[in-house]
Amino acid sequence: MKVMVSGHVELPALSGMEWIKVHPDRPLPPEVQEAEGLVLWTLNRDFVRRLLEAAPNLRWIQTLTAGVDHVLAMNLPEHIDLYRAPNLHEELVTEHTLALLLSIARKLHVLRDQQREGRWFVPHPFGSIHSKHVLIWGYGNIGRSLAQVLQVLGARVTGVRTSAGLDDEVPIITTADFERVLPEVDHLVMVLPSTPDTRGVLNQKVLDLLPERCWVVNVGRGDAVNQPDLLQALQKGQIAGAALDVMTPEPLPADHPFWSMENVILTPHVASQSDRLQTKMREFMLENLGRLSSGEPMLGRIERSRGY
Ligand code: OXD
Repeated sequence: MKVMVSGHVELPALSGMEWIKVHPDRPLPPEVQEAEGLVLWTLNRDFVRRLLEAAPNLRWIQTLTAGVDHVLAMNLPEHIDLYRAPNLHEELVTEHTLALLLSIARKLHVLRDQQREGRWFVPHPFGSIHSKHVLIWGYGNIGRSLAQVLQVLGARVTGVRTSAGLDDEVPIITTADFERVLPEVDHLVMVLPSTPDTRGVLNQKVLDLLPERCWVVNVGRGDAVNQPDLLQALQKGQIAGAALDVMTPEPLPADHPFWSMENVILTPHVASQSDRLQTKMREFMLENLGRLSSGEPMLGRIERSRGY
């Protein structure tokens, strides 16, 4: 079987599989016409569209990104099976989110700015993750993995998802109870996918319910935030700050006010980047393609109606 492999994914030789390397900046090789599978590691929609147009025999797409909105946006015919990569991103996004939360508590962003100016100054007050109430909005595998680490550090964690209950002792609420909990929250961590239901859900109404000490952290999708509303809340001092790995658009324009705000930490959509990623991608693909070769169901089948 011929399989297109995008970007920097390195897969070992596998019997019965022929890899066709495809790259957004290079012409597509003619063999893509016969490709039946596609392994994707990119969020570049134009490139994905080009690949799909060039490969009429495609039967399945495996995306290795955490979000799958760029694939769903293509409205592919039903006969093309779509798969995501469960367990690939949890550990990595957890570490990045923790880094953001620790930066907020220990003011690393402020101290780094001071270091550049050669300035010795103690910017009180410092914080801690211990005893803070962290609300994880979009409580899936990444949320669960983050909650475990935060609990070890002594945080109180609540999750928000579509069904309420207890998940490994973490209380889970639905958006029906959300408004009641928001005024108690120290950190609102967003790990939401991009679906029609999540677009712009962090808006003025939600921001109005957050206490002044609250930080918003977004490692999900930028379009879940109504960015003008967030900017206004930050400028008015209505909330303490925002740490954003995702935003709209990406890259954020150079003249956007976020860049120069002391209470905003920006990272350029890197929550999943790691020196472990390549190994993890390889291990995952070997498992999933092994399943494909032996006729077992592949892991991570995407439910189109759910949006992930
Ligand atoms: C994502 C990723 O989907 O970086 O955001 O994997």
